[in-house]
Amino acid sequence: RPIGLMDSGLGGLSVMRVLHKQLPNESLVFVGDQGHFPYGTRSQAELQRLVLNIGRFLVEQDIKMMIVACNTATGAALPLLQRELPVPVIGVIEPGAIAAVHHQLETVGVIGTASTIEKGAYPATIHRLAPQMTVYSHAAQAMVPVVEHGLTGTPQAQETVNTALSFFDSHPVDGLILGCTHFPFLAPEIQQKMGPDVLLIDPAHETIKQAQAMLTEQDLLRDRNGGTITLFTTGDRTDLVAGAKQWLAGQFTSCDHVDL
Ligand code: DGN
Repeated sequence: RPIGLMDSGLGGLSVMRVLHKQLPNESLVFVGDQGHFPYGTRSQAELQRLVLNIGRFLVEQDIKMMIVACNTATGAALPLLQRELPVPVIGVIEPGAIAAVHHQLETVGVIGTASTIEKGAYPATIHRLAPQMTVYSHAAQAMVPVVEHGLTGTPQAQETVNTALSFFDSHPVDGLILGCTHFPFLAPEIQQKMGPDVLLIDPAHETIKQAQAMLTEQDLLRDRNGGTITLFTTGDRTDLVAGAKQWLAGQFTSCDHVDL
C-alpha cells in the first residue's frame, strides 16, 4: 500500500523528494490542490473542508499512512484528519520544531504563510520543548508563488526573497525554519539573503524520520524494490508535470487531474 501526501501545490514535492530518497521502496500518491491554491490566506474552516476531502480521496487510494506535506494544512487540520481518517496521519510542524530544538540554537526564525504564522504552532511547540529559545516568526507569503510559478533561480526570485526576509535584518537569528514546504526550493536564495552562518532547517527530514519510525513500529515498511509515484492535481496538469520534472527528476509514473 502507498503513502499518501498532499499540499496546496508544488511544495509537497520538497517532502516527497526527501521521502523518496530515504525510503525508495515506498510507493507514493500525492495530491496537489492547485485548484484551490494558495492556502495561506484561506480561513481555517475552508482549509479543514479542503484538506479532509483530500484525505478521504487518499484513503480511497488505499494508503497506509498520510503525510500532510503542507504547513498551512497541518496547522489547520492535523487533529481533524487524525480523528476522521482510518490511517495514521503526520504533519510537518512538530517535526520542524523538534529539528530546531535538536540544533540547540539560541535564536531561531520561522517563516511560513500568513495562516501558519498567525496560528503560532511553531513557537508554541518550540517553547514547550525549549522554553529559553528565542523565536521570531515572520510571514513570507510572497515567496510561495515564486516557487509555484517556476521562477526559482531567477533575479526576480532573489529580489522577492530579499524583500520578504528583510525583517531579519533587525531580528538576527542562528537558524531559520522553512515553515512552508514551498521554501526548500528557494534555499539558495534564502541562504544568500540570510548569510552563510544561518542554518536553514527543512522540516521534511525530521518528518520522514518520524514516518519511518511509525511504519517500522507497525511493520508496514515496504522492503521490495520499485516504489511508484502517482500524482494527482485538482488544477492544471501542466504545472504539476513541470514541477515534478524539475523537483523529482521526472521520477513519476502518472499525473492526472481529479475534481475534489
Ligand atoms: N506549501 C504550503 C505550506 O507549507 O504552508 C502553503 C502554500 C500556500 O498555499 N500558500
